[in-house]
Amino acid sequence: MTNNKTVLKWLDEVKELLTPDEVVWIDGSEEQIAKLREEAEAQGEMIKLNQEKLPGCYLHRTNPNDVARVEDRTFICTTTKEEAGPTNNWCDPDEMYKKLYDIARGSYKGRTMYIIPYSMGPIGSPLAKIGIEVTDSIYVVLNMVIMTRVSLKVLDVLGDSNDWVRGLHSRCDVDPEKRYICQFPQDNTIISVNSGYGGNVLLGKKCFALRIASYQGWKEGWMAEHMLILGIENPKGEVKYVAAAFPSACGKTNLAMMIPPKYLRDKGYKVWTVGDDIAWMRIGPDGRLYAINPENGFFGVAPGTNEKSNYNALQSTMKNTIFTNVALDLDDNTVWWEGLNKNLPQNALEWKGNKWDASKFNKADKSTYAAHPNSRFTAPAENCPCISDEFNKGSGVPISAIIFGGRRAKCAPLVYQSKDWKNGVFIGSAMASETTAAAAGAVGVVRRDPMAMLPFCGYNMSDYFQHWLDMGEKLGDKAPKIFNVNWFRTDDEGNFIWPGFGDNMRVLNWIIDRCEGKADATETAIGYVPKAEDIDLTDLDFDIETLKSILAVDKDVWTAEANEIEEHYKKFGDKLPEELRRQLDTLKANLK
Ligand code: OXD
Ligand code: MN
Repeated sequence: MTNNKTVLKWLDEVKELLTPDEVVWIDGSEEQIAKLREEAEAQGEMIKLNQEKLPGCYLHRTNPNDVARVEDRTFICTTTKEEAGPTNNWCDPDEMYKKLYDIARGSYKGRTMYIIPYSMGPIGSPLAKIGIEVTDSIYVVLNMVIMTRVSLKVLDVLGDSNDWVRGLHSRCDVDPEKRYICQFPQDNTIISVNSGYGGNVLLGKKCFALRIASYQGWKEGWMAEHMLILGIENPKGEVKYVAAAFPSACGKTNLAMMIPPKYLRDKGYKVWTVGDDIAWMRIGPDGRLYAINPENGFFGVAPGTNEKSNYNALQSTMKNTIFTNVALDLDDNTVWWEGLNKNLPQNALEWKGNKWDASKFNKADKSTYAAHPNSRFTAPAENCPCISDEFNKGSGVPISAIIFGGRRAKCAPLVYQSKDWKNGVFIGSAMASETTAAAAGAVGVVRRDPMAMLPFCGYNMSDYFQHWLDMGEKLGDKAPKIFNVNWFRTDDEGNFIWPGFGDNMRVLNWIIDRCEGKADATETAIGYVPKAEDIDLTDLDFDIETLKSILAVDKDVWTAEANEIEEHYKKFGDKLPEELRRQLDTLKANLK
């Protein structure tokens, strides 16, 4: 398959360690995929769904002890603890390799070792990178084929180079006590054991495209971010691109695939999806920041996805999609999840495969749900009706604006612009969201998640912040403008004030206007806030006074916020860039 000595040597080593009965190279061909699907079905790994309604679609159930990413068992194994920083679990690499090899030794006995050569990003793109994952799971193979570009061609592109990421996955016994998701950024290596759940085992995604790639980006002068990428086309046919980072449960996939309100559609506005989760960004030949989506599919949360909340995501799941941990409607052999529609299936199996009793369904009690709250669809990006023409082009799209955001009931205004790049880095570093009933634990607790990268930064977050500041220096006046949005301000009864969803397009248009110097703004203590009349409310039942209320910056609330940011910064100790402390001091002074 390849003469690359580094690849051959590593494969020999893992083969000797794992002792598979058989070794199969994955070439990504239709023929091979069809065979593997059949095999998975025969083994009970996947259930073939109604092929008339959902052609090429399958259902998979994970072990009930294995349904989500496991942050407490995720490690960054750098030579020193300081390199991993205070926000990552760390272990000495030698110690961790030994522990993992002991767990994985002989674990492919009686199983097949699948070797998956894949590209993150269009094959051959200067912004793309190559990985090889070995796995003993057909489910992983079939998901990787959707989520990445799997092909033997990547081996040609790789040639003799050692610039590729090693990924070893072994399901072992799916023992949660021996489950580890480990990144060795200095060795370009990932090892994942005792899990079969997507985020832990599709090693191209969080492990490579964020944890390892963020480290590579730091060393090589580019950025790997937990961001969606969206193109906004105006009636003249000009498309501007934005990248946006939100913590989970803030509607990232919905924004990535949003449909503008009818009034704007009629005028000729369109939205194009480039990515829904990860952006790799590099400075291009013209000095601007260019982004690719390194993935090839969407690994989206199913519950809550419906015709109205995200039509384009739902359409994306209509063929060649793998559903994980959703309910199976036995009447027509299709899938169902909470929020898909109001017709609770009367003859269904819940996500664990037991008969589901719709009459016991209670919204407040997740144990009565048919689908697991973190059930997923793995859907090919090419299925998405609004996928961008640029998606498969390797040159990337020029980013005009970077948008941060979170769920804040009272604090952040609907939208504001940072004073400059450094101030934008400060805003990103303090990013926060209030917990919802969707997450475990108390509701309304503020969680800080800098740039939405807390679980995904493969090195010390203080170095990460400094890298952001350095990128700003390099970009100079070509740097994207940085904004913050908050769709989630509530009234005194806790109801959302802003309609959100497609109407967020009205805010995006202001953002683009600002980037082009076409819209005015009011300078406040926290940044530039729109003049209410500059947000287009045409055809929307929303009055300008209410808009003003959600654009307001309350000094008391923000003084408390500044104090909380100071607390948050204590986590990072002395390594936190001085510039960020200066930004905090300036904010405090502005609020006086
Ligand atoms: C995801 C996540 O699955 O961020 O994308 O958790
Ligand atoms: Mn994500």
